[in-house]
Parts: sequence; C-alpha cells; structure tokens
Amino acid sequence: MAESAAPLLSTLRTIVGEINVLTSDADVAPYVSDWRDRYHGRTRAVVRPGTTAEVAAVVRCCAEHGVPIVPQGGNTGLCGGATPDESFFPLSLGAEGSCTIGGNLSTNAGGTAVLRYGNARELVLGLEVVLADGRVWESLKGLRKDNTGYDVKQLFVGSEGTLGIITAAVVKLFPKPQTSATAFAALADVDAAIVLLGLLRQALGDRLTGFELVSRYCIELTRKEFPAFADPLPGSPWYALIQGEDPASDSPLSAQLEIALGAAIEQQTARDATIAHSAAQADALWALREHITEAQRRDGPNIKHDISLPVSRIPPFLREAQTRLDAAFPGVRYVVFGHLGDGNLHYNLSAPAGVSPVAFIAESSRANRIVYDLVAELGGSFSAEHGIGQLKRDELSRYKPAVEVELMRRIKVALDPGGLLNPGKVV
Ligand code: 2HG
Ligand code: ZN
Repeated sequence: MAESAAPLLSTLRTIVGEINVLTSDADVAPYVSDWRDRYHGRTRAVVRPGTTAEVAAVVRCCAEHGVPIVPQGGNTGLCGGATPDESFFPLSLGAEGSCTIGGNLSTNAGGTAVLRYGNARELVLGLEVVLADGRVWESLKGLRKDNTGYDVKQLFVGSEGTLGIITAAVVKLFPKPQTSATAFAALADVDAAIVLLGLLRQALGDRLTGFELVSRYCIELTRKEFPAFADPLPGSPWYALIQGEDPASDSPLSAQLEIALGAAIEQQTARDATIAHSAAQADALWALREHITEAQRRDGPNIKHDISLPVSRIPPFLREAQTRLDAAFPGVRYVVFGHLGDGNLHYNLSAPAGVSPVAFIAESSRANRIVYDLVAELGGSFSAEHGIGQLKRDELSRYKPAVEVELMRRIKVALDPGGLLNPGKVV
C-alpha cells in the first residue's frame, strides 16, 4: 500500500468499519475483473458501505483526497462498466451476490420482460443519489406525475455510475401474475417469428410479457455445454420462447395462447409449438434460454453485439450481416438470440472451428465495424440494453451525433467536475 493511501484508508475504515474495507489481493480479486473475464483492473481497496450516509461519507472523503471511485453493484455487466482500469487509484464500492437494483438502474438494464414492463428507466419513479461531492439528492416521493421541469432522475439511470451513485429507488409495482403460460414455437425464419409476434400481440394484448428469439445453433451450443437440457423441438432453424402473464387467477390465457399457436401453425407461420403443462416444464424452457450466455462463455471468449433495430429490419440485417461476416471470417459461428419483441438481438460471434477463440477476439474491431456499420445503416443502436462501459466507449463517438456526445460530456462535467466517478467509462 502506498504510504499516502494510509490516512484515506483509515478514514474509510472509521466510516464503514474495518471489515468493509478490503485491501488484500485475494479479497479484492472478485471486484477487479468483469463477469466475462475480459477486463482486469486494479484498486487499492474495495469499500462496502451499508447505508446512504456511509456512501455519502465515503464519496466525500474520496473527493477530498481526489481519489476516483468505481461504483459496483452485482458486477454482472457485460461491457466492463463496473471494472476499474489499470491506471489509477480507484476504490470500488462493491456488493456481494448477483445483480442489484442500483446496478440495474445505473445501467438501465433490460431483460426478457421489457416487452410488457419496459426497461429499468421506465420502471423508476424516484431515486436517492449520492453526488460526486458527497451530497445526497433525495427524490423518493414516487409520484407518477411530477411535471416540474427537467427529469433529473433519468440522468442517473443509464449513466453507469459516472454521474452519481444510486442508493435508493422507488420503482413501479404491478399486480403479481396469478396465471402464466409458456410456449416454445419452431419457425422457418425470422420473418415468421415477426409475424408470430404480431399474431400473439393481437391475441394476448399486454398479457404477452416475453417473446424471445433463439437460433438452432444457440440450442445446440447450450446442450453441448449442459447436456441435461432437453431439445424441445428439434430440427428448425429458429425458435420463439413465449411468455404470457395475467394478474387474474381465472384467466383463459393458456387456452387463448394455444388457440393462437394452433392458428399460426395452420397458416404456416409456425412449424410446430409446444406449451408447458407445468411450472417445471416452463422453467426448463426458460433455463435453456437463460443458459445460452453461460454456454457461450464456457465455449470460449467471443465477440458480443447487443444491438437494436426496428423489428421489421431484423431479417434484412441478419441476411446482410451474415454475407459480410462470412466473407471476412469464413466459418464464423453465429450465436444469435434476444428479445425480438424489443427489436433487441444478441448478435454474438464465436470463433470458427479450428480457430483459437483468443486469436478470434483479437479481430473484434474488424467484426464490430462490420456489424455496427450495418446497424447504423439500418437505423439501429450499437447498444440496446448492456450499456457502454469501457467496451463501447469508442463506438459512442463514432455512431452518436457529435452534438449529442458533446451534450453528454457537458452533463458529465457539470455533475462530476473532478472526473472522480467511474473514470474512463461511457464518455
Ligand atoms: C441475455 O439476454 C443477456 O441473456 C445476455 O442480455 C446476452 O450474452 C449475451 O449476449
Ligand atoms: Zn438480453
């Protein structure tokens, strides 16, 4: 430990308690790399405050010492937004366990039910935030209507800890669904998936809560890494995992879903479909979907693209991207899945058979250029729900209008003039 760090660390220990200031390499290790193991940083200490007052005192103390901070929730992000870099002396404000509400809000997380409920941004009614100078801004009234000028809370949502640290939130609540229905449909192509989405929206309205697209290759890869998973409908190139939910306990949801899927098969929109008849069957279908990311990680380092497009442009995107990528990376493996109802694809690339994944990801910039240029041509976004972190910082200046990047930089300077909050991330 550098001599000059000692007084700061001892003050931090008095604020959060000895046990919540971690400094040994072994204790700090889980906090200085990301979930994908793509980024590795350094920190002199991980500080784990337990209350808003402690967060504020820690931030104030760091601001006085000019010491940067990397706020961290569950450290499950996929863009390296919560990983310190190598070059400074940051402190991580870490929490144990999996993802946290603070992390979800600071990254404006999405997921599999955005179709019905919206992103984190749409679910937040109020926030409490520790500002860069250690002051606490509290706006926890939770009003649905409060039309009093700028919506300041929304600045912090999606800012990935670069403008303030979210310490409390009021979120929207919905009646707990009493009825749910889960189905899996086999499809000839993504155009058919989009037609099916329209049919199910018509049939179920906003009781359609999830519509996930999964490619055949995703299922094969996931079953290779997790052989216990069953293959629900072998032999189709694409699938949709469909979730319906209804707050009513006497809802005809399942029957309506079955009728809609029957009609889709009859008109040859879907090739086949299966409806879960128990919670265990529904869980198994979701588990297969939710293990794709882990299966891809086990398969080796890969190149991720979390993109969004107008839904109707997804089929032309897939065709053209494949043409361009096949030419640039013969044999590249496409691990394509995502939240079709939100126009959000996880367009992930894995190394061709026989090519080392490490050598393949060294080509990330070339692959990214092909994918993101095409996304831009088609009016999409290079980051749908995973944020910017450090992975996509350069893409921000490349693909966002210069005036927008300038506005973002001005906001950053206004709220964090010393540049102490999550330096090197987002802008
Ligand atoms: C998901 O939808 C996550 O499962 C992860 O957003 C996506 O691994 C990915 O690319
Ligand atoms: Zn996702």
